[in-house]
Amino acid sequence: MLLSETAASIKNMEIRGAGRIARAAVEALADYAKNLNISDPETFKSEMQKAAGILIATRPTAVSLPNAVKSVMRALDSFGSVEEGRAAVLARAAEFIEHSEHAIERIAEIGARHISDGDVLMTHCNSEAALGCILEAHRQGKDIEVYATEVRPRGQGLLTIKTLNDAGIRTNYIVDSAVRYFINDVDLVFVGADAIAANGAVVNKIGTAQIALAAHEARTNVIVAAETYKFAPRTILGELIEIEERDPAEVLPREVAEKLPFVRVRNPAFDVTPADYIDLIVTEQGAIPPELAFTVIRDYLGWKVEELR
Ligand code: RUB
Repeated sequence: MLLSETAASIKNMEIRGAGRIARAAVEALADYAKNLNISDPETFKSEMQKAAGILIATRPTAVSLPNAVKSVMRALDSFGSVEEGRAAVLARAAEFIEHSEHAIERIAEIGARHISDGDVLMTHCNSEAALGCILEAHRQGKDIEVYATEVRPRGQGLLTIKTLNDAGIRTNYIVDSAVRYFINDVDLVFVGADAIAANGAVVNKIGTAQIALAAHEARTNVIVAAETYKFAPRTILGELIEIEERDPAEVLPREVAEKLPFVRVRNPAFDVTPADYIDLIVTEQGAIPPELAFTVIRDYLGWKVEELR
């Protein structure tokens, strides 16, 4: 796939979910480097930077995307010939993809330990990391049942229930607004993340914060499954994570909206769940309370505060 095609697929959500977005961007960057027919190292670097910028601009909230792209672009911090630069980009991209796939497996193993035989779980949206934990618990023979939300407006819940159904897991499919109605039947909420701030706040699909609020009220634990590259380094400096607001037509058909001139349709794709409403974040490095989010940024992402300024 050409870089512009990958960028378009991420933007229109054919490729979606923070982990998949990161891997697709890294693959596109590697592919671009492979085919870039340039002999001057500086021009090679600036073309690669432009490509990185195009990919990063596709979806603003999933921090996995800039984190992944930046980790590959570090290959060009210092290099000699174009061939050296190209080889370094390809090596780092392969390393990132391998790390990302391995992280999902580790998160599944660690997350499944927190699911007990007989548990009823609730999940929201379609998270590879969260579903990995649920599928692993089922694979281990634990008898589990899941409540999966519909996820207006894009309906990612359909992907989730297909996966759960294929695995033979008993699943209840509910509209987003039925969460509080069912929360007392649920033992554990398991969701993914698009970004995690230094203060442990989790950015995930719109509706997650409402679920966490209902869970908090019902004393139901909330676990977030997320690779360490979903942690947002710039939040150390107090920078906020941008929440993507998508096309209103995803919520209300344009022809209906046109007849309602006083109505403005709002369509934020994500929301922020404060750390207080999260019990545990499962990463490939282990499970941590949200209060330790800063240590993940410091210890595993290799970002230095000076670099961020
Ligand atoms: C997807 C979403 C997912 C996270 C984590 O939103 O909110 O919960 O991205 O997913 P969208 P994963 O459908 O708008 O991309 O664990 O697969 O990275």
